[in-house]
Formats: sequence, structure tokens, C-alpha cells
Amino acid sequence: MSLSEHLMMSEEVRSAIEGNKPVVALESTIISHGMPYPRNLETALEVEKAVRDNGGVPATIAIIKGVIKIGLNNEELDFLSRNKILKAEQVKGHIRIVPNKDDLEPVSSVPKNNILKASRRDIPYIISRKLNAATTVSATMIFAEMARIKIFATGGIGGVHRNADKTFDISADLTELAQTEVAVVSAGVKSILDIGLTLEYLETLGVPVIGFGTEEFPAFYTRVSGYNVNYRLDTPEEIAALITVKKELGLKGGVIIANPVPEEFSMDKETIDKAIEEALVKADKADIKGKDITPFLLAEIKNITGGKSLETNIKLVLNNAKLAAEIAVKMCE
Ligand code: PSU
Ligand code: MN
Repeated sequence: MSLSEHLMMSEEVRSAIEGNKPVVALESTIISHGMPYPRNLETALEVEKAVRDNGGVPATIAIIKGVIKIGLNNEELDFLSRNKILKAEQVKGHIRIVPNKDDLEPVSSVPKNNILKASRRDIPYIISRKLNAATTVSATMIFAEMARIKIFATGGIGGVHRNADKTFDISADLTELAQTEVAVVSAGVKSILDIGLTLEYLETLGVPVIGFGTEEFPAFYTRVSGYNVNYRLDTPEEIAALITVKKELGLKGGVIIANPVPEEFSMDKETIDKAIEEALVKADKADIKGKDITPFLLAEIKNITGGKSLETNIKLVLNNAKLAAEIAVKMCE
């Protein structure tokens, strides 16, 4: 089979790409593994709307029954949102990568599907076995580039985990940013990661980190991290120009556009730091490792903050979708 037989675009996305219209890629891990049902589905729809409201065409990406889908319909978004939620004990031992195992009781009675989490290394297995998977930042970038989509909006990117000196846990998002030519709009990285090491690693990989209207690299739930971006730009035009120049020079890899959560939705740094510490201790005790860590921590932080972190998460994703659409529009001019 050729690439085109593995990859299916919606009609809307195909004609937008062919007509050089502004298309914004969106990831699906955030739907299947980053937020609980039904807020995840509502958010996926709202994010697509935010792209449209700002002049763009949304292209949410996932793998459905072994086919790479670029641009999902509402039925597919609904399917992805009803992912099985497993208890910590079930997550242990990487049970999540076992397909069609229905001896696991979902915590809630609604979610029922088995949606894997795909980064670069998971793609050949998932596609050859015709499985379903949500795409992380790395896999979404790969598929966006295949589809010639130049910009992508997410919540936060993966990075260097705390204790990476012992665990070697560094998200595949970073090496993807080094080699795949898609600009990624995010609200920075969560302090579940080591933000300083993440920025050092990005420098080594040659990935520009641009702050939108800020000198400080944002820490997802809060605008404050104590670390600086490489450069600050204040308009979508300036960012579009940087992305275009990088392409003209043939410099491979992505660009990180760090877009702080709007002030009114930003969480208090002390509150969120405490919640993160608590969640990290719990993950360590439950011996959660590898790809299960990020979804586990997100769910724990949500519980500890009484749902507040989820609301902030939603607002910042919407904010990123808006900016990505604005940049995409400028890139098409
Ligand atoms: N950050 C979030 N929410 C998420 C993720 C990151 O705030 O859902 C997801 C993204 O899809 C990212 C992935 O690519 O987690 C990184 O996973 P890991 O840390 O296992 O590389
Ligand atoms: Mn990891």
C-alpha cells in the first residue's frame, strides 16, 4: 500500500489544502487521554469552532481502524472521546497497549472504546494491526507534514521529565520538533516536567522557542515559570514571517510558539505547584511509567484541584487554536 492509501483527508481539509487556505492541525491525545468525557468532546468541538471563527479550517488528526484520518467528523470525535478510563492499578504494567482486552472494567459507565496513544514509535504497529489511536504532538506533527499542513495547535507539549537523569523519560515530541516542519502553538510545558531541562534540550535540537507577547516561557496552567523564551514576538504577522523565513532557508524542524494562558484563567502558581507535587508522589507510589505518566498526572491534578485545572486547560487550548488560525491566515497571504 502507498502512503495515500494509509492516509485519508476529509473533503473540507483536502480542498482547503489544495486551495492554499489556512488549515490548522489539531491533536487527539488531548481528547482521548488528556480530559474526561464528556468535557473532552465538548472541548474538541469548541476548539474546531475557535479555528473556524478565526478564519481557519480545523484538521483534527487521529488513527481510526488503522487509517490516518486528517479532519474528523463529529461521529469520529465522539468515538475518540469515549476512551476507557482505567484505574491506576490497571494502567500499571502497560495494560493500555493491549488491544481489545475487555476484562477491564471502565471506571465510568460511559466510555467504552480502546483508544491507544500514538507517538512516532507506535505508528507502524497501530496501522499494521488496524487499531485506533489518538495522536500525540509527535504523531500529529508527522501526519500534518504528510498532509502539507504547516501549523498545529495543542495545549502543552511533552518535554524532559523531572528525574530524567535517572528515568531517561524525554518526550518524543522534542525530537519530532527537531526534524518535522510544523509550527506548534502551545501554552508552554507543565511543571510536571523539568522546564529548564526541556528548554536546554530544545536549544540542543535547534528548535526556536518564541513567546507570543511574552518574554517568559509559560508553564501551561500559569503564565509564570521563571524561564525565558528565546525571542518575543507580538503579532501573528511577525510569527508567520519567522516561520516562512525558516522554510525559505531550508532549516528543518518545527518552531514552538509559546502562548500564555489568558490572565483571567491563569491558576495561582502556588496552588498548582502543590497539586503537581502531590500528583507526582502518587504516580511514583503507583509505579506509573512511560506513556502512562502524562495522562495519569493530568487526571490526578484535576481531582486535586477540584476540576479547576481542567477548566484552565480548556481555556488555554481554545486560546492556542485562535492564535494558530491567525498565524495560518497570515501565512496564506
Ligand atoms: N500536555 C497536555 N495535555 C496532553 C498532552 C500534553 O497538557 O494531553 C499530551 C500531548 O499529546 C503530548 C503528549 O504530545 O501528552 C506527551 O506525552 P508523553 O509525555 O508521554 O510524551
Ligand atoms: Mn515519556
